[in-house]
Amino acid sequence: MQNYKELINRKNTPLPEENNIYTRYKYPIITAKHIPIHWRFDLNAESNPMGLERIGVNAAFNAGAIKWKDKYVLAVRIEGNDRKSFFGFAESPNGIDNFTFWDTPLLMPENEDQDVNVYDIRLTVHEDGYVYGVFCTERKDPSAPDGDTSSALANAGIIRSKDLKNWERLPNLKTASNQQRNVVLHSEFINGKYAFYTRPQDGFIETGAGGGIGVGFVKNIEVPEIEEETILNNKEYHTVYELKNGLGPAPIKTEKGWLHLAHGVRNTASGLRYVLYLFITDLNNISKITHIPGGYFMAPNSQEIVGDVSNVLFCNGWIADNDGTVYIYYASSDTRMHVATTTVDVLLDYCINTPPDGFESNKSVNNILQLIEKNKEVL
Ligand code: M1P
Repeated sequence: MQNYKELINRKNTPLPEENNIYTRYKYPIITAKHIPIHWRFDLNAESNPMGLERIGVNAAFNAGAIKWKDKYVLAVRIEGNDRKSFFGFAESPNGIDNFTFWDTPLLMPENEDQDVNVYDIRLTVHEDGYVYGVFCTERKDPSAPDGDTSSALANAGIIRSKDLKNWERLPNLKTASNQQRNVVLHSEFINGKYAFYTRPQDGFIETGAGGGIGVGFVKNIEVPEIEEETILNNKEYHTVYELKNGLGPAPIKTEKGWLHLAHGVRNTASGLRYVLYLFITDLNNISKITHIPGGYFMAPNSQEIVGDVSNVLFCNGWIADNDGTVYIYYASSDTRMHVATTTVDVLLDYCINTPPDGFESNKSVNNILQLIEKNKEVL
């Protein structure tokens, strides 16, 4: 318990990057070891005389985020040793350390489509007055042939609350696609409708002919059905989102457009590589990208690259404070949570002034040549 207290109270310190775009921090903010001791150990010396851990936790990652009553609150994906994921809320007074879990994990209210596994929740404060949690709900594919014990169906589950404690479950989102992950609710009504960002795909792992970040509209959130999805950011050859992509948290509204953070995936000889990238959509047309810098915004560094699923950065939560500070809550390698801080102004400048992907080596070289030329004015 002493060790646990020291871990929770450990101060985090900034590690500025040479790119001046964001600041990483020395320690992960939440790990499996941050899960409360009384969730894992039977503390009664009579029933557990040897002090053994009874319920092991494997990882704590992919957290949704919200500023709530002046606290930085994360809805963390906690994965038990039994592989089942669930959500636990943890709060911090300053957003960078001292994250402490609330008393109990969330017992997910269920509907008729029973969940086997739930993960990767995105929290959205909607202008209708509710906080929504949109998460992935997964179950075994009923059409999988005998002997196939892996094929699964993934869809978007929806819960809502006004106090983050009492959650109401709504029906799962219906779309034309068989599989959905990385579904996110937009914070404002668009023409009187709820807007969802989606990621339609053909199979559980492979996006197939599907894929790309889509957008679709729902008339009645209590009967959530999207009739038509438009892809606003497709996967594309020889980019960081060549194989697939997915939106991270709900976008931040800025005076220059909606600021988005997403993950892009490509295949390598050592497996899939997940990196984070940014883009801006038009304030008056959320389906239209106005700026998309080439390449990644963040990729796993030497500490982050190894974990349960190596070479992965994933982010489904960020918080923009009133003073313009942005807290990016990202997970590394499906294992642990980190924070990086920056500002809305820096992110907008990054998106607007980083050259877009030219899709050819020579176009990349031309960007460098133009910069060298421009720098002659000051060098
Ligand atoms: O293992 C990396 C990530 O894989 C999935 O993301 P996506 O659907 O974009 O491929 C999710 O299972 C995610 O939780 C995980 O971090």
